[in-house]
Amino acid sequence: MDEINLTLENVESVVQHALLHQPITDMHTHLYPPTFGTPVPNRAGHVDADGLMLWGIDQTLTYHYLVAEVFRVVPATQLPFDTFWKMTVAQQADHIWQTLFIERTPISEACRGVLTVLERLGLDPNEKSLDTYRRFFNQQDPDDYLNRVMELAGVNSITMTNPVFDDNERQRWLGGANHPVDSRFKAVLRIDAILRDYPMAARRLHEWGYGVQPQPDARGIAEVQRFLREWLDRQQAIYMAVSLPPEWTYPISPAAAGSAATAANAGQTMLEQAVLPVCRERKLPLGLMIGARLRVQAQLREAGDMVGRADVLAVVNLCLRHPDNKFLVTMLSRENQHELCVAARKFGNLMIFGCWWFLNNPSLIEEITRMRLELLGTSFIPQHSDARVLDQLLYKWPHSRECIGRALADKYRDLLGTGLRLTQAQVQRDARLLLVENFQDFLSR
Ligand code: RAT
Ligand code: ZN
Repeated sequence: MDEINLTLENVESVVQHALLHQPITDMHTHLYPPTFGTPVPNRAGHVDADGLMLWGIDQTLTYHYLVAEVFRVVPATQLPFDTFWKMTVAQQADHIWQTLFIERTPISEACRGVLTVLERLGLDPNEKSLDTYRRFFNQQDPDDYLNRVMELAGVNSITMTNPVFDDNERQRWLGGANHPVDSRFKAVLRIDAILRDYPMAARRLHEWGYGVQPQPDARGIAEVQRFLREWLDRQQAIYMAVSLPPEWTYPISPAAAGSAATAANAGQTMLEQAVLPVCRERKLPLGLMIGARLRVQAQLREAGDMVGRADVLAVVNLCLRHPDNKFLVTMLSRENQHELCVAARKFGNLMIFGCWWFLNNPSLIEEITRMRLELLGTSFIPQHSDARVLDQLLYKWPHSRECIGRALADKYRDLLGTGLRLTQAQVQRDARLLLVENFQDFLSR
């Protein structure tokens, strides 16, 4: 077949085509296979109230991004938080649909996302009530629907987040929810409590039969290592991950005092003596998601988290002091993006990824991707979906693909301006690097 050369006229369409036809490895989501249970009634009417696989219109509309938005329009003085949380998921979804989609123009990215999902599924987004959508979802079988969504979204591998201190999830792993292994999913051992709240983690570990004390000692360190190895094996996890607050520093600040300092000290000891050695031994990256200030408005629950500017030097120090470890890093604050990008130029063991959470908006994805292309070429992971509800793959990826495509097309245009010849095959190679191989290669490095 003749090679297609890039021209100023065809560049946009060649790029969008290449991105669309490159199956994606989604390297961070909160999605689960059907074997982890689903609260959405399937064709047989079966419901697992605490099931982890979220999908369908009610779950899509009650996404925490939309919960935050509905409370701006109908504030808690009118609809108290408690009243909202006592409503059924279907009632909450009706309230959100009525308030944000019928009575207002659904212009925010989270609202637009719901409409994109409906459109991708061939549903008319102009319905006044949710009945038609509910009928559609009630007819789906979760397993078939999962395949359909993955195909429509162009995603062929979903990376889970598997918080090991979450009792519901833990019990499912222990009960064999992942047997047989669902080849569409990969696990990630999420260990926040070990680094953020060691006394709590130690209490739980002690209950589960590990010889740990509230303060790290040699035995405790060995036991935490044993715990990590056991869970990595159980989950066949492809990396370990943690979300850290904006205040997180490495090494810990000498100015820290009181109980915060004790917790930070224990966290640092566990990081250096348990987590990083096990990562090294298994050749696994540690994923750091930095900048989330949790429960600033606790009554909003998951919707109540906030962003804060973090310390990029902490990442630099980590990469410098632990050259044999690999770090996958994303930061939540827009203000951190440039500095983090420059840091990535210094360290082969640092892979930056994604436009996380409050950054997952078209204007910011485009801005950040352009900057990363200019500073890092194609050596970064431009996006992950962070989907919590399966259906969200149907909007988060198409919306991101458009932004990444626009940024890339402009860069190719600039290159064409120098007289460089470029082909469709080169664009496809870049798409593969950005959407799959930078991540896979970093894992296997
Ligand atoms: O993006 C989100 O949905 C957040 O609530 C968090 O889960 C975040 O992505 C995380 O992984 O900590
Ligand atoms: Zn996440």
